[in-house]
Amino acid sequence: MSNLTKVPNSLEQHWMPFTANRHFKANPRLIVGAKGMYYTTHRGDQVLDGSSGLFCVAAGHGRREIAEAVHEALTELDYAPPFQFGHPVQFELSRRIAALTPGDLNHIFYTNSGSESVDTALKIALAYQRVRGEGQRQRLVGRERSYHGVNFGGLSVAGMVNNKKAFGLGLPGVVHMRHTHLPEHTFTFGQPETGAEIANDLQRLVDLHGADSIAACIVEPIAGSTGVLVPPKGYLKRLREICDQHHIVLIFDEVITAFGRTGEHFGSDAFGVVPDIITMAKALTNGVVPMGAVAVSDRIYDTVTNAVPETAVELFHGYTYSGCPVAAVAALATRDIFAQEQLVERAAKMTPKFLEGLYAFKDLPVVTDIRGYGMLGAMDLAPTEAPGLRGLAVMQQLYDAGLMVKLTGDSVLISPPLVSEDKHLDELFGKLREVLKTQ
Ligand code: PXG
Repeated sequence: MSNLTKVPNSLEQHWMPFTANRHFKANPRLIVGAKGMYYTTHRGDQVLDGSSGLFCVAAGHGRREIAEAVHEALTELDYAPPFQFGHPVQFELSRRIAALTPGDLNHIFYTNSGSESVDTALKIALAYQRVRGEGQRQRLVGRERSYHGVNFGGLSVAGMVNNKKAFGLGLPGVVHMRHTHLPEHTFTFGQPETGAEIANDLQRLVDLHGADSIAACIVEPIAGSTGVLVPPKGYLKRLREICDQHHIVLIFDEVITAFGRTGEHFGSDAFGVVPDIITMAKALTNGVVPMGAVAVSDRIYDTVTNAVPETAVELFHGYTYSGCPVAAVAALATRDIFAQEQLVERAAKMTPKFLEGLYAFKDLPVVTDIRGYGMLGAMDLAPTEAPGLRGLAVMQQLYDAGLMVKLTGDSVLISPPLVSEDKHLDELFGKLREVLKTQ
């Protein structure tokens, strides 16, 4: 029996993240194996992965190509320092990612997570404004109901109250736009027709605080964690216009939407709007090794790097594991799988069936709203006596029935791997219905 399958003697010492620890430890859900579309639990049950892990396992579990690449790196180049030294795979991976990113976002900075990607992006935006002589631009604009990870920068610009309220005030000078989900959008299929004018909140913040105080504006093209809020038609384009007008750096947080989730490489492609910076993580390595990346425009990269003498460090930022060999080879192997198996095209082809299955739940009284775009969907369940209680119970019932999806509060988030076949989607929605119809 390997360490992965041995049931632990004690659960007490491990403080689990974003988990109701006491509830979990009374009735643990341990995963001991994963292959293709399924997990194996410590009880020996098979559980269908309806959420790509946490939106990351796009190419399915247990990919041999990634395992072999990681094994090779571990035996041939386990580590190389990333500051003032490099290794070849980082550069090749950057070339490959830059070939996919929209517009002139041709420069890739590595991190170890989505949270670090967000904080890196915010810091690059601030540094850029400073070197172009606008160092007084220190304000960051976020949005209600957004998730930008858990580090202090991302937490400050984010807008999900439970993630913020225990942790103080965050960065000074952060302001928020309203979220884009209007009551009239309930059960809207895909992008809402109304609501583009909510982007004018950014103009209002400019009018209130002065453009010369604002460094950057960060949004998820589709707000993921909060329950898949799809942008109204024209909304992102309007944000882009306002940013252009006032020299505000526009950051798209694509930690969930990058790498095919929308049926395009990036959410930016799906909605036809090119930001100045894109953050990514999750599907970058298929979830196998922690890695994040930040794609930066030529203009920002050139401005920052050319601002100092050739021998000087231009950006005092980076991580011990930025682009480390194991992560880089895992990401490269993942890119190969995406290309060979045309996973982005496959996601686009599968989207109609996925969305049809998702919106079919409109008939259940417990379902109060459905939203979806590409291979990403959510449905809200009517809460019971306290918010989140039904969500927790439904998650357990689904798990017992052999389906894992992500529950956030009383919202069910669904994002199956992009290698899903029709039969998997049928199984996913079948099991979901089995449980939801009893609610
Ligand atoms: N930005 C976005 C848009 C994300 O969705 C992060 C940043 C942070 O990534 P890291 O790698 O630091 O976790 C995320 C992460 C959920 C859920 O249940 C979502 C995320 C992570 C865990 C759970 O919706 N998104």
